Amino acid sequence: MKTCFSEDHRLHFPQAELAGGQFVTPYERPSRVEYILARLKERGLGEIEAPGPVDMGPVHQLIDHGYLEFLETAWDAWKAAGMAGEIIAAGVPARRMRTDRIPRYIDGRVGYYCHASETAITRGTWSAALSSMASAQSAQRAVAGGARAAFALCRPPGHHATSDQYGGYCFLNNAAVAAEMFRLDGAPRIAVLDIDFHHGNGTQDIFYARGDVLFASLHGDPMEAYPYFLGHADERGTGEGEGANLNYPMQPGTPYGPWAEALDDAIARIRRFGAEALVVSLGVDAYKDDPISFFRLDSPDFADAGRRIAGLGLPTVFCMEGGYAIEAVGVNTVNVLEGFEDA
Ligand code: FKS
Ligand code: ZN
Repeated sequence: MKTCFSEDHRLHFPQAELAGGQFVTPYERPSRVEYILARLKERGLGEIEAPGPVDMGPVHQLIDHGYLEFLETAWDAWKAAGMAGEIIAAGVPARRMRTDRIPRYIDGRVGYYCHASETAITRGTWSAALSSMASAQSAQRAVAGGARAAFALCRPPGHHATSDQYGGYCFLNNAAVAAEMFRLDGAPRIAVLDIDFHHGNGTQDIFYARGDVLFASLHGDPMEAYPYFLGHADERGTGEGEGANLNYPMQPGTPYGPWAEALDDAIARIRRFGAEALVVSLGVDAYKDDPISFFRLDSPDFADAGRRIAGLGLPTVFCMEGGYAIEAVGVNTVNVLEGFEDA
């Protein structure tokens, strides 16, 4: 299958991530992509193509305009205010504070549009986020145009980004926009399957009240894992979207057996829903040696997961999300794609 990938991801490389009360080199770093590219080439998976320019039309359908403007201008405003370092959110609107007034001062605006302070914004973050979105869009177009599947090698990732907040290394929700593009093309029902270790809170939030996009996520129980404040099993959607949101939170130490059972259940639900296309939020941080996650999947398990997903027989766009065991991230990612193709 074809891979859509932009070198512009490199424009986003913060020096700092707030982790355990210290600033560390971000886990979500440019070299992750090098391992994935190397493995794609080694296995000869298919063409690797640079995407065309981003199409802001479908992005504006889903994402708040004030938020997009904030992302575009935040760095200049931060520098103009005399801030010395990268953009890190300090205060955010917590319980019983107001969210109906958006602060004018950049430090306040940053807090307003952020939900997790580990994630820094730098000079090139907006351009990189757009290039990541462009890859997702170009993969969607390939599949809408008749390809069985395409891989968007997105970086930065997207599934934690909501319609108006960034966090968890994510700025623009690539998978959500790809799903929306299938809808705009006229498909009545779409599914988003999120197999990243972390709950896709952004994607869930964007589609929570919609009955036309089924969201299913396998992830670390939010009682124990980021994003902590969303991702419980009783979140089933609301209004028209009632029943179209499926969460499979799992405990620390979960091995492939129960994880694959959850995957099969999600797949069965997607089939029953009658989805006409599938977007997979493809994170490989469920891997046993991932430094920030706690499942126990091994490399061959990812190929098996890819085979099971292929069983749906749906046109499929894979959007890269997380995976931080840097040496294994290429093998694990490509295993999912090869498992899918071999099925
Ligand atoms: C380490 C704790 C890190 C944030 C975790 C973010 C996970 C991001 C991801 C994505 F796919 F978006 F990249 N907490 N000290 O893997 O879900
Ligand atoms: Zn993750």
